[in-house]
Amino acid sequence: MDMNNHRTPLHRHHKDGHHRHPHSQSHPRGGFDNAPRESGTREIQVVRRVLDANDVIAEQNRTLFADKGVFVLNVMSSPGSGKTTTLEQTLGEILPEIRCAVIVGDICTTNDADRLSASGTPVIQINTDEFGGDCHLAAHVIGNALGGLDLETLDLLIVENVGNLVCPAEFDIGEDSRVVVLSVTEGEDKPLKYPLMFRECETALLNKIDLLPYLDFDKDLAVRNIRQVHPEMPVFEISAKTMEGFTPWLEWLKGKVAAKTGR
Ligand SMILES: Nc1nc2c(ncn2[C@@H]2O[C@H](COP(=O)(O)OP(=O)(O)O)[C@@H](O)[C@H]2O)c(=O)[nH]1
Ligand SMILES: [Mg+2]
Ligand SMILES: [Zn+2]
Repeated sequence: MDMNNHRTPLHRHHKDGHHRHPHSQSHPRGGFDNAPRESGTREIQVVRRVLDANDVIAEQNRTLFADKGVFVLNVMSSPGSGKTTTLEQTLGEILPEIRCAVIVGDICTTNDADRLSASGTPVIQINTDEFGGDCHLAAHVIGNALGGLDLETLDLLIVENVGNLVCPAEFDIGEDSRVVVLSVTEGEDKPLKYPLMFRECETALLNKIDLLPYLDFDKDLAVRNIRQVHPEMPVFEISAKTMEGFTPWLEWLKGKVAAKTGR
């Protein structure tokens, strides 16, 4: 793959170089190791340094979260899969027993923060257009946002990442666990097309199952495709609209929080 492909106008959001990140060869999380490395060597070295810096800050975040006993969940998906709706419903079920806060990343608007703060949860909205319109949250952006939260009083910090199945998976933010939301309107093939995302996440939520009667979506094929890239990945089939299937998901989440916080 030619790194020059990444300099198309479609990638103008990375125009200042600072936000450029690898989408292929230099990725540290694996999955592209067989790609040719001959072309664009200099650029590859530059993006490596950006990622190394990210990993350093991610480790600082992780140490802080460990000190404070906060479980951190990074929620990722393509736009519109239902991250915010799932989180609204999840917060409604786990508050106030589990003390939560949310950091939500979007390129523009505070719509999701407005929706999520209706639960009474502290919510910090990050608009990445201030940082060049990044299509992911990097570790330093999370680190900077933490100043607005009292971690001592939290059990669970949820990060709703920018809607995108590609590069959010490449950036460690210091989280404990990653969840990908795939909705039944997106097609069964998406785990195969975006394998890194499904490989990097610990759990998948298959959302909008209330719509299955109206679609040709083959749920079993979707689950098989998920497990083709991530064998034995837990997949919770849910509807954030009707809350069907929420109990196993909530039990999973509560178990994770309890294991980290001892509460
Ligand atoms: N039918 C149905 N619609 C849903 C479900 N979850 C979310 N939606 C709708 O999908 C759209 C996008 O949801 P949102 O939570 O904003 O997705 P996000 O972009 O991933 O945060 C909204 O119109 C939601 O009402 C679901 O389980 N079933
Ligand atoms: Mg959202
Ligand atoms: Zn990005």
